[in-house]
Amino acid sequence: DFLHKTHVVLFPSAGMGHLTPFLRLAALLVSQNHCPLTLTLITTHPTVSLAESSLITRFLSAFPDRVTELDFHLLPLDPSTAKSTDPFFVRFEAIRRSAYLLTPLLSSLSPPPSAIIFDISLISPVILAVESLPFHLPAYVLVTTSARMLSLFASYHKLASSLTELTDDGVLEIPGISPPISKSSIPPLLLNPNSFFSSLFLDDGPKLKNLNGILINSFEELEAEALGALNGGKVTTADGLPPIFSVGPFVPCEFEKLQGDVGDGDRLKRWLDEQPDGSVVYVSFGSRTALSTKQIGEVGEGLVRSGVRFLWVVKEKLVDREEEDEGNLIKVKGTGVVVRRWVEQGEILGHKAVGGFVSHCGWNSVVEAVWNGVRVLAWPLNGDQKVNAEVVVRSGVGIWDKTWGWGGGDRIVVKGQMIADKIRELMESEDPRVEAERVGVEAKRATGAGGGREKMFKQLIENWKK
Ligand code: BUP
Repeated sequence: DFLHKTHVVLFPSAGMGHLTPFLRLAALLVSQNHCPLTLTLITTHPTVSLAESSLITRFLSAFPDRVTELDFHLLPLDPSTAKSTDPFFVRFEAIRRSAYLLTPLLSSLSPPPSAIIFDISLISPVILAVESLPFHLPAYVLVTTSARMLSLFASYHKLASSLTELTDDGVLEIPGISPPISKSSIPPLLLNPNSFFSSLFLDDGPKLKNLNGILINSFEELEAEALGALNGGKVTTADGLPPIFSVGPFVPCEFEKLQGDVGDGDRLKRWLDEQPDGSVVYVSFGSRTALSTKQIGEVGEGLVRSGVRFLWVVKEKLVDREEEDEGNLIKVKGTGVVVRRWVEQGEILGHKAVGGFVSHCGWNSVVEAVWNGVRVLAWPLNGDQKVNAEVVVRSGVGIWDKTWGWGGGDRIVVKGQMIADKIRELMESEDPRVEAERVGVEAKRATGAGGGREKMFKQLIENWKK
């Protein structure tokens, strides 16, 4: 009987934006009641950021009997030979180069695994490792971005050559994806044919069809068209895609709660408790995007000028935050609060005082905003974020001024006064407020009894049962 237990292996990649959705999926899988599951979580230590190792520790101690950690030792990668300088992308590359070492590890697992779910950034090498096993192991990826971005991932190898011919204001036609993706929204690294990301997309897009399925942190009512086009065979008509399982929205779980060391989390909550309903704008650019010092100055000016109450998470370093005096971590400034530490974003977005979110549109943040019915001012700075911002606008839950360019460098991209005007516009906007609330209700339906997620889990677990 032990040998027939359903055992799923999870293999996330680097960065909180990738790790968090994997651990949320893991928590959902162990708590579903279609069938008892055990999980193996593959980790690579040391993690790139402290935030990741702290989250892994909290997760493992929440499920001691159901989850086993498998520490995957990577081959050393000389950063000077890496194709990127971003520490998270260097780690992606190191995992990819070491992935063939997974074969012996996976074959020695007991009970034998029933399925592996791994990060979308690891497709070719992990498929190769799985295909080298002496037994059949169904392989799935978890997509940590939007279905819209997945459609670009799936089509890139076919469209890359036509991309260069597009004018700057051109659009990329992908069957079933409407409106089409603007060239200006395409991640800049995908427009550079020599980048790590271009080669990753070129290599891995055609391999999607070799998977048994694709799990995605999205849901029907947020991305009906893109999910329909992906599942209906419109995207990449020629070689098809495996079934797409929209198992989102993933939202913060109990294990993520920060304990002990952060009495000051309560300070934020007490401050929020004192603010009128819907009056506060929450500002955060995610765990891996640092604004330049000059741009941070403009954001501060914009927030003060807007006159809107604000809770602003400031980040000046790419990985984690600088060591600060305890006293400096939370500061009240005028009508707002400035925070220089990890916050429980889910709690904040769920607080009744919060009525708007200035977000870089990392996909987890978009999903968390929608779940909480909070409207979004999209300020995409990098990577997939403009494609996700297009989803924000298309679904009606937020606004976006496309003239604000990509972030980066030491430049001031947007002046304080413009930021102030947009924040006021967001907090006064009625349609996005109503729409965000409506999609939030749909999100609850998708995850409730008889909702989309339950159906998806049932199908997946049927496939995994021996
Ligand atoms: Br910062 C911060 N607290 O202080 P995204 C982030 N988060 O809970 P990213 C906190 O980290 P990628 C903080 O709720 C979300 O779940 C936040 O993921 C949480 O953006 C996650 O939004 C951040 O996808 O990752 O970090 O830029 O680039 O991979 O999208």
